[in-house]
Amino acid sequence: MKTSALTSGGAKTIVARAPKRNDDRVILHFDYDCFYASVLENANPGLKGQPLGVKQKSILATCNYAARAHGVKKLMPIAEAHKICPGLVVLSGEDLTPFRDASKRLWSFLRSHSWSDRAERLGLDEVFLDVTDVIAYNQELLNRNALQDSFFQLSRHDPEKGFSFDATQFFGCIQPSVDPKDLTLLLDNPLCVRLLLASHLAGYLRLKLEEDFGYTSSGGISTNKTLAKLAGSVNKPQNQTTLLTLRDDYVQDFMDGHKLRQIPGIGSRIAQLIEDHVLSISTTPDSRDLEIGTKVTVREVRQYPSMSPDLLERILDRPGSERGSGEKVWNFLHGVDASEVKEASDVPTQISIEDTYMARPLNTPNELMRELRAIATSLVRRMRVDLAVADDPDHSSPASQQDGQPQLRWIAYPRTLRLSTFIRPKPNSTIPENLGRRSRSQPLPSFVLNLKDTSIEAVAERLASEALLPLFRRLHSERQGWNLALINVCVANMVMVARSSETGNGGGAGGARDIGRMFRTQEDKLREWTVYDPTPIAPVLDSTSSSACVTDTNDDVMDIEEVNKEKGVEAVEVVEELIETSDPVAISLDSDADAWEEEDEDESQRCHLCGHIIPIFAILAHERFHSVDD
Ligand code: DGT
Ligand code: MG
Repeated sequence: MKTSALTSGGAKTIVARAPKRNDDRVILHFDYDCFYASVLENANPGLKGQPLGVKQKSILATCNYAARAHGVKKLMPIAEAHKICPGLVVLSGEDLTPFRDASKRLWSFLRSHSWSDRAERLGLDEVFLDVTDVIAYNQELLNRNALQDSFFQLSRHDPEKGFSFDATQFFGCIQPSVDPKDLTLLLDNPLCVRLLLASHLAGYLRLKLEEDFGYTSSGGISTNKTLAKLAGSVNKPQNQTTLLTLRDDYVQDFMDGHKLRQIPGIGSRIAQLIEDHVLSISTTPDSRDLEIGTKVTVREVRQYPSMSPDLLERILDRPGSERGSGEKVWNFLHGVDASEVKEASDVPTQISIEDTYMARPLNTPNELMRELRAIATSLVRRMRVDLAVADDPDHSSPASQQDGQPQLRWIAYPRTLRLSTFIRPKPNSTIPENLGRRSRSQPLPSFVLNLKDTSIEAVAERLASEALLPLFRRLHSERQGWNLALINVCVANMVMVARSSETGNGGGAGGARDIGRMFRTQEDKLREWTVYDPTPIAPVLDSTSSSACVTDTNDDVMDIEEVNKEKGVEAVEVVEELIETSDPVAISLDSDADAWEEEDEDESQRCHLCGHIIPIFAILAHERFHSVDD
């Protein structure tokens, strides 16, 4: 570890050197404003301007800004929201299909503006774009003598495709705020010019999202994902912020002002361990401490005596923890993040469907079968939408049709099926909540991939009775009375199917043959695991009653992953094996490549203010709600 000696008041303090940031990339971050509410407003334009809440079970998943002006907040119980705002229109948000579809459309549009095709979705309503090459190209084109009349080229091949802009100023807000007089000087700095160009590109794209699709958004512009995302949350809604990484102290001051837990990539467990160390206290893992990660700022952690990557490593050293965690956290604290914006992919790496039963726990075999069937039906339907395409897109050949429907073929298929359950916590239970979650995996039965002469319902029925029920029995030996709060079924470990023309098989069934062969050999190779997930997706408890709301985490996970994740079940297997051998509350720090995946996939955290367990993708916005209230 590199260190340097500082002298303060005659005493020498050894401080670890700050890591070096790489500012070569240009990253944009978009977060759509009150996303679910905007989707429903766009579908019902008559609602625009009226206070609108989106209901999932007994709470509001979100609400529009007209409702927020009345004091209505995300995750508020419906009854309370009506009390505060009697004119509130409440629409159901239980069906996530319109949100997924809108998310895909917006992402496809944004994606088309990254020449490197690096466009990564985080949840349904956030997107990272790597636009390094677009910006470099436009930097070359900039005419220093006519900056006010600049033209941003969106295509290398069509010089007319683009937009006019004034390159003497930034679009939107900048951080830190710089005196306009100094800006002229700063514009001699190539990095500043890149960020300025990026601010105009982000502004243009946000305008297009609004004008062409009807969605306002907040934007962050910087040189890595962490900084872009944090910058984007500075001015919300309907605004954007460029974080000028021109000097290290600009970046450090920006980072230092954040609470530890606000830093993406630092999960609640890690935040808790560091915070405990810095405050010399000891809190119980998974205790209902609502303040985790918010009692210390980045500055306080950084300036703690002898703080260094090594000390962080020692603080985070717990059974099952990743080696190198100390250095990663140290980097995050300094705004250093080398993780790439993932290359866009049309195939999800995981599809997951779940439902919660908080108001009335699931306890009898009949109820169980009904639920397994329903979840299996949604899953099979989703697989056919997301992983299959029409074999003959023109439907011209009769052989490519079935009852007038186009014959489908898989473009990718999952290898693993996983069932997870969550037992409803007993009142005043001292058992950590995450131990209530159990999972078991097995190879996906091959009949699920039969697209010929098999209805979704028939496949779902077999899936429920021949695979999910036996998996369930292995998790819960009791015949009934399981007191279940959640069932989640997930397929993962995607394998891309080469087209027959690519494999040389000839004929449209090539992919299907590949799958058949694969399944004949794989069942021996894969094995089962029973795991206690250290970062469970717990049902969100309604704080005022025993009823529940669905966290749409898993459905969102599916969409996040359909865009972002290429690793598939290899990753799932590794994670599960790791979990099996580790402490149930073992920490896991996101690796560079996985830093954002982790958040999407499984990690939830308890809101430090209200105690709800929130999917990570939603936590910042959720916390913003509380701060609005402040
Ligand atoms: P914003 O970004 O503050 O203007 O508001 P939203 O609504 O876009 O909130 P955001 O970005 O945190 O989350 C995107 C969508 O995800 C949101 O429209 C509804 C859903 N969502 C967020 N948090 C939760 C949650 O805790 N529970 C449920 N069920 N859905 C959530
Ligand atoms: Mg949002």
